[in-house]
Amino acid sequence: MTFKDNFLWGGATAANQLEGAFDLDGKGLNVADMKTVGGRGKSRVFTPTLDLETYYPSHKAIDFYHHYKEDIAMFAEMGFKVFRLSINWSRIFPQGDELEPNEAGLAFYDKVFDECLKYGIEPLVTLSHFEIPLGLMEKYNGFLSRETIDHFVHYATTCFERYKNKVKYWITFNELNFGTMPHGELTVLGLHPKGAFPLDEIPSNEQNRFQALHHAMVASAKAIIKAKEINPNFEIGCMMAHITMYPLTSSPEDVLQTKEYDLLVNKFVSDVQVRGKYPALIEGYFKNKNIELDIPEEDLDILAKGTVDMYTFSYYMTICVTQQHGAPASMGNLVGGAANPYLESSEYGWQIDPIGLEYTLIDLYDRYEIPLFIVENGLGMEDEVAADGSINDDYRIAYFKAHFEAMNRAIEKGVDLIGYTSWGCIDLISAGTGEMRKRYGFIYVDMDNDGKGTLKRSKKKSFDWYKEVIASNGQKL
Ligand code: P53
Repeated sequence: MTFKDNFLWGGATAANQLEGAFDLDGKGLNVADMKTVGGRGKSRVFTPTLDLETYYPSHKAIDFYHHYKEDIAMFAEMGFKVFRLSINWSRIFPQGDELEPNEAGLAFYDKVFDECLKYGIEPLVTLSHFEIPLGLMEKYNGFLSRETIDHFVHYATTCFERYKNKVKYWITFNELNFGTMPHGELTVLGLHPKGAFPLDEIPSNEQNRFQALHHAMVASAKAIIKAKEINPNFEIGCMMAHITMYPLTSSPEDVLQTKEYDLLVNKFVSDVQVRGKYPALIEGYFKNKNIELDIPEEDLDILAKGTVDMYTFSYYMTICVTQQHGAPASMGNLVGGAANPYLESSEYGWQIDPIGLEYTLIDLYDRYEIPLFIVENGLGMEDEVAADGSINDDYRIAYFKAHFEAMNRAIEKGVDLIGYTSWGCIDLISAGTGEMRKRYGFIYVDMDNDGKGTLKRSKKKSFDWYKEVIASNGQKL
């Protein structure tokens, strides 16, 4: 067994990291538009209002808004079967709570999808990729309010209706499981950061974070129920940032802690979205932490009905978990963890672990037995442009090769893997650092961390390599 004939090879992006045109054609501000540039060891800052002196990377990004034809043509040249992108929610509903959508926003995505379909590329569309309209944060404290459920469902339904004949593959929320971790409340749930607004009295504590997460899961399920009424052929996925974890040592304490942390971070949200109910052990977790959620009876029914068709996830690295204090740390932007002495790290401190991907595929398929789709994976590095203009990213080719071999082995063992979209198939803004310097693409974009550059696109060495991979359906690595 190996990659299926119709295996969906492609690349992935998100609107706020790609499009730019942050205030064109009626678009409102979203949460990502308020984040500054950070870097290694320097956090991005969320500013509640725009500071005119500050550079906000999403405002320009790589200007896909005006380059989409050229970019999609390059994806087609690589042979993409699928292109993952997100709809920028505040292009469609500028404040988030309007009744009527912004036609100019809808028309932009019509053009983008038509361009994809022209080349036989299936769009895979994320509805909320860290882009909650700022208006929903200001007025409702994001998903902490139940009202936001209906605003999301209205937005989702508008998109399903409009694009029902153009888009088959959908994801409701990107990496919703970040809601189980501190700092995830702003990015994925749209909660006010503490003190962001005057008279901000609502603390972003664990109780509120899990309440908001509950509302987001209900919103996702409600949207899926609507989607299936609109087009029963839609394929809809959850989306987890899968932070695969190992015990640092064989001490039973480390093994136990790893198990419990995995259930909370990697399994809880997808259990709800795949199986349609809260896992039993999360109730115990909430009880021990004195977290009491407000869950009306009707929500349980919605969660049970609005389950996903496929398990979609991102995979970049693995971390180790330990009870020991002072163990050397590994670094993921939102997720810490102990360093694994058997693994190398990227220059951004992300531990490279292809066998971890094989392990993850087996673990997930064993648990859920539904099709799996890797919708993000890749290596973020600073690339160098040689004097002749070439970019020899052999390190990236080596990373992909090892991960594709791991996918192949998992498929041989019986895992049903239906697709793969590499993250940032064209260089774009980093979500974690806001930098342009941290690059993932097969396509280089001439732009620096301050937004300066010609925006010219050029092929890296990995471009032709990936083209061969797709042409041989994963056999020529
Ligand atoms: P950047 C951390 C760990 C795993 C997934 O990340 C993550 C993050 C966020 O830093 O998020 C996804 O750009 C996310 C993308 C993001 C990509 O990983 O920090 O869905 O938006 O760009 C890579 O290197």
